[in-house]
Amino acid sequence: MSTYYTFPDNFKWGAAASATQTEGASQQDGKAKNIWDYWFEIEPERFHEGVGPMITSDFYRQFKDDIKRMKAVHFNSFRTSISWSRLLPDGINVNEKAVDFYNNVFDELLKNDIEPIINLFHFDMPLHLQEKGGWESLEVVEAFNHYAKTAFELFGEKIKRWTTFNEPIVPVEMGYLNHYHYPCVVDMKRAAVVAYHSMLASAKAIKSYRQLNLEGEIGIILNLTPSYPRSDSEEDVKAARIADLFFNRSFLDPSVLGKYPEELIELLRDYDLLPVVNEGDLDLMENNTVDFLGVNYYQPRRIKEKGAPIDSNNLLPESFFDSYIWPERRMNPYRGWEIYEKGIYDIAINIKDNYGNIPWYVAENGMGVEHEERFLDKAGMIQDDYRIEFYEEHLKWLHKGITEGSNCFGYHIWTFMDNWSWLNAYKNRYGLYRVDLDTQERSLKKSGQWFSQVAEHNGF
Ligand code: BGP
Repeated sequence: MSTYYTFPDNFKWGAAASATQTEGASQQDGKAKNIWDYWFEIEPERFHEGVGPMITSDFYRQFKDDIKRMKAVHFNSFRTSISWSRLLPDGINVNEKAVDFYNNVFDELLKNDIEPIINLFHFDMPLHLQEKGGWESLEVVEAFNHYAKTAFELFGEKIKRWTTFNEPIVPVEMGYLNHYHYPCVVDMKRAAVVAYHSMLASAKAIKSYRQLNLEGEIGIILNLTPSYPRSDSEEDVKAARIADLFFNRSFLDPSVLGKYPEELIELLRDYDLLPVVNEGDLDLMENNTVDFLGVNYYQPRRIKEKGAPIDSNNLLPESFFDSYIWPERRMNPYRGWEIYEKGIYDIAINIKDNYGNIPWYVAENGMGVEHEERFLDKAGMIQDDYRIEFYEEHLKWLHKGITEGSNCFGYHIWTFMDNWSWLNAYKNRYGLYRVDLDTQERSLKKSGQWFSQVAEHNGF
């Protein structure tokens, strides 16, 4: 007997994207450079096949047709971001062409009954603000607040769901811990400042939003990576808890509960990693928690105790725990990330039990595939049955979490059409639509047909 999985009424079905990854037009109509535009200029060889953020999926010009394509696969919602450096090229004054563009995109979505969920920061620090120290600088925190307020004032009548950040851990981890993203710093003390200031910036933006008395909600999007210990031993469990504190709870607790976990504060204090906390900061965070949460889920962390003593002179998160290869783990054979569907259920239950059952939605979940053209059939359609299975299995676990009372209101995949990614460019394809980079033509994949059915029938 087969089971039918039905989701709650008004469930949000759709996808996520971001400005830098889809818009292109990176130096057009008054947009200033962000760190990605700049970095590509100075070190193009770092980017997969030398493909940079100039054109990406050309959403800047093709958004009307793309929104029709969203409608064709029954999206009722879509999340993207505003480009900070497009809206406020000098950080202060509004670029009218950007205002027109975003108004046109939002109007088009609304006309098609697709709710826009709009995010403010998705890794795209304006270059001139990075030169002032990026998230290490309190001046940049203020500049973000100005940007947020400007966006709320301009678009607040149309947009009913905002988010302040997407995955604030990523600039911390990639930019300040492991030399992967610009500015390629490796320094745990500075990373802690970046993490703290992004939470401060988020709380300030939330406060500004509420002061405007607009009708709508504001949240944050976090990539949660459940941390599973290798064994029940005290040491492994502690190591997994520390990983959870660093990578999840550093953002989840202040955003939802309005305060940092004591254990995290103690740990940072013990290793002289505590950032400067100014008067009023903690009250600000306590009084400006989110209305809802977006959760990006790709893969968990497997953790074991640290095999060696902690070297206090050279601290990194890995100084406190080791990664562990779970013998039973299944890997995405086409990209190399672990696939562990139950993680989404564990997240659902954690939010229900420990975070006041706050309304939340899956803000990204997806399967990247290298060389996806190998799955093209004779008619030119990508036969991505692997992706359908990936979504179905995650949705089954999500459904179980909802049935057990978790307050989840939607499921957004990553992503709508193949898009450009940070350094990886078009290496890993994720879309429901394939994008041919030579022609910019879009074509529906088999998973697109599948998603359309699921969204139309609110289940499968
Ligand atoms: C998330 C980001 C997205 C997107 C996705 C896929 O962390 O929010 O911006 O890039 O990951 O990652 P990748 O493109 O590296 O495979």
